[in-house]
Amino acid sequence: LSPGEPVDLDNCAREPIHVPGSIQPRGVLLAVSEPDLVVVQASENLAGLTGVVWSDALGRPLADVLGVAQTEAVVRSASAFGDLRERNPVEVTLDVDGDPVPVDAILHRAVLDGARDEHGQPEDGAPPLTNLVVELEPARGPRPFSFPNTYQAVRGTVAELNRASTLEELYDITARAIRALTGFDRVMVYRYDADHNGEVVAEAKAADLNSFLGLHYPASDIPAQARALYEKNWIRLISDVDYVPSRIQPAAHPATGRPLDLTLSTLRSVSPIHVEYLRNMGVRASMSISLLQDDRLWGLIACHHYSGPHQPPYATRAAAEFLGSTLSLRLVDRTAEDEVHRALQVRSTLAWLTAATLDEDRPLADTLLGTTSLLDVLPADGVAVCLQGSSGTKGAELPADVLERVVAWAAASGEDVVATDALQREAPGLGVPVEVACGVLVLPLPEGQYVLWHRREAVRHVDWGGDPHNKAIAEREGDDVRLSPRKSFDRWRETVRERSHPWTPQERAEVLQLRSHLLEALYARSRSIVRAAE
Ligand code: BLA
Repeated sequence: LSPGEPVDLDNCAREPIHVPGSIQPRGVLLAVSEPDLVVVQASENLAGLTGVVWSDALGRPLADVLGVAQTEAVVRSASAFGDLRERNPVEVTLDVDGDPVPVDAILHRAVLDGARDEHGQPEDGAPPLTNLVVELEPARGPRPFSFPNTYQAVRGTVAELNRASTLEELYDITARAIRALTGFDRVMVYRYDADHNGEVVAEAKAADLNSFLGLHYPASDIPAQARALYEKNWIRLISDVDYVPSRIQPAAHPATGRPLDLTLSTLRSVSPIHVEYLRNMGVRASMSISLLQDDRLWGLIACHHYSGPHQPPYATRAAAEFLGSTLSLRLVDRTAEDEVHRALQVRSTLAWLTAATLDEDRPLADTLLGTTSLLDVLPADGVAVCLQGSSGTKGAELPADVLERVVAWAAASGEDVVATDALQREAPGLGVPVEVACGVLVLPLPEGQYVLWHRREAVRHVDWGGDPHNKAIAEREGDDVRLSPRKSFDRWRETVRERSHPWTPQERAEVLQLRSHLLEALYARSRSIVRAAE
């Protein structure tokens, strides 16, 4: 941040976390040109795992760094059909000063965005240039890594997920299975709301830890660019928050003049702000797995370790990622099932009411407020209608003067559906007491006719993991202004008042259908009145 720049949470979202220029030092990174396999960039810690100093590796064939046989193994995977990442990890044994070191090679291709030709011009129309990125992590866990072991570990969980009948069961099964698989001290399923605030909806943890279940966290804890990155790369591990980043050299990629894009990398160094956040929380190692619904981030599986660094082997992380995507698929199914079930019920109510309105001897208001009524279309505390000169209510009643003012306010908007769950805030001039109604949904109809549903205040307590208003603390250090995450994560209870249960987009859509049925019924009746008079 430059001096004088206002400090707000947008600054957080502007940090380009996909190009940090460094990696976490649990492994080493090489960017290699294709097809000639010459090392273009390397992390400074290269020698620690390969015995070759990074500056000696630049410009040399990959085989000079890894050995011929190891490079062949990498090339075989890199040239195989399909998504490169599906073949990870490539198991190789490096010869480091005469000692065999088992290593997981993790491969992906990085797009060299903004690559230039030899005249320094952007290469328009050419396919995007890529580099093969080879990340090497010392292997942990059983070697050789066996597919059957991992398959057995996740197979049972997938079967359990398929049997689960409620969302809560799905969340719980996942949290328990990921903890059993990875050994983290705490595993949480973290679900976003529409504004990207999140809630811990399931938790599996060591017995001596306090619980985070039910706690809410503000959207700014995971800024927008991080969410976008997590939609592309579904898993990330910070194995030790006390790590010292290892820089990638040269800092600017020769083909682009920019740092290497680490979007799909596994060793990507993470935002220092987030590292500070984890330290403030007392977390030593963190891992998270994206949960997606229709390609959008729905939430995360968030894992913490407290007692020390924690580094599940790559294959275990891949299995955990697989469970995450299985949960994602089941979430879509389940949610769709629930929505379809509800929608069918409402549709049959609408069909019944529409048929009933055909009985022209009965006033419309009576039909709509009978045993099957408008409250079955849209749940509310009460509903009031005024149609063809007859009016009536069902459920709780609004005082006549309030009803009149709210209907006039809704009609003045010119909208087909007027809905609010915060009437006092949105229309303070109406002077409707909170005890009477906080939410209204009105269908204004021609000639002063209307249908109006109302809901009372629903006081809600939200337990936040720390006061969300202190989500960022701006600190001045000389001329510099620095944003930092909050220091306390103690439970902070917010009481939300002057709000009713919200009217959902689905409910609004259903009410619009009802509106067109009503207009038809009104039209048909007005015509038969005209016919009768003739
Ligand atoms: C990233 N923040 C994250 C991540 C999580 C959270 C899970 C993903 C990285 C990881 O797996 O650790 C937040 N972690 C949580 C929450 C819980 C948890 C809510 O365990 C609840 C139990 N963070 C701030 C502020 C900023 C910020 C004020 O609090 C910005 C100024 C930034 N968070 C931030 C950034 C990242 C992040 C930049 C991306 C880190 C990266 O991937 O490089």
